[in-house]
Amino acid sequence: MKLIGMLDSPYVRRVAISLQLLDLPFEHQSLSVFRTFDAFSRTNPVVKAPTLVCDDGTVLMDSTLILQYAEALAGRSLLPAEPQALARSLRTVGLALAACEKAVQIVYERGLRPADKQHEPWVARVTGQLLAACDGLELAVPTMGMDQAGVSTAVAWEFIQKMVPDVVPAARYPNLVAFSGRAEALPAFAAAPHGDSTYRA
Ligand SMILES: N[C@@H](CCC(=O)N[C@@H](CS)C(=O)NCC(=O)O)C(=O)O
Repeated sequence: MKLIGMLDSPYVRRVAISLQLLDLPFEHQSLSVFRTFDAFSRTNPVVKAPTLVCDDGTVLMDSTLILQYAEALAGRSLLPAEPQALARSLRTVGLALAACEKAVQIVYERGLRPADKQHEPWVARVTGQLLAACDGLELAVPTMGMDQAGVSTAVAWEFIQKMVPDVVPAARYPNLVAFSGRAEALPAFAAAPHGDSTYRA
C-alpha cells in the first residue's frame, strides 16, 4: 500500500508512525496538497493528505479512517480494548486531533490569506481552542503510553512547535516537552520526521 502526503502534516505523520508500530510495510510518496496539487489530484481528486492507496487500488482518506483500516489489516489495535481505558485514550486522541486542526487553521490563516484579509477574532478564537486542547493534553501526559493516544499527542506537539511555537509557548507545557522528546527518539518517529523527507523502510 502507498501513503501519500507530506510528513509536515501531523495527520500523515500519525499514519506513517502507526503503520510502523503495527508492523505494516508501506511505500511513502511525499506529495504536497499545495505545491503538487495536480499530481495529488490524479490519485485523489479531493486532494486530502493523508491519502492511502490500498493494495487492491481502493483510495482512502482521513487519518482516523486509514488507521481503522490499518488495524483491521494488522489484526491488532493501538488503542486499548477495555472500555474505560479506551474512553481515556479516545479522549486524548480527540484533544490531539483538535490541537492539530486548530494549529493547521492558524497556519492556513497566516500562510494562505493575504495580510489585509486576516480576521483577528477568528485567530483569537482558534488560539483559545488550541491552548485548551494543549492544556488537556498536558494533564493527560503522566498516564500516557505509546498507544494511539501517545502517538497522536507527540505528533501534534511536534507539529505545533515546528509551525506555531509563538502561539503555544513550550515553557507552559513541561510534560508535553518531555513526552515529545522521548517519542521523537523512538525509531518509528525518527524514521518519519516532521518535514519534507520521504519515509523509507
Ligand atoms: N481529518 C483529516 C484532516 C486532514 C487534513 O486536513 N489534511 C490537510 C494537510 S495537514 C489537507 O489535506 N489540507 C488540504 C485541504 O484540506 O485542502 C485527517 O485526520 O486526515
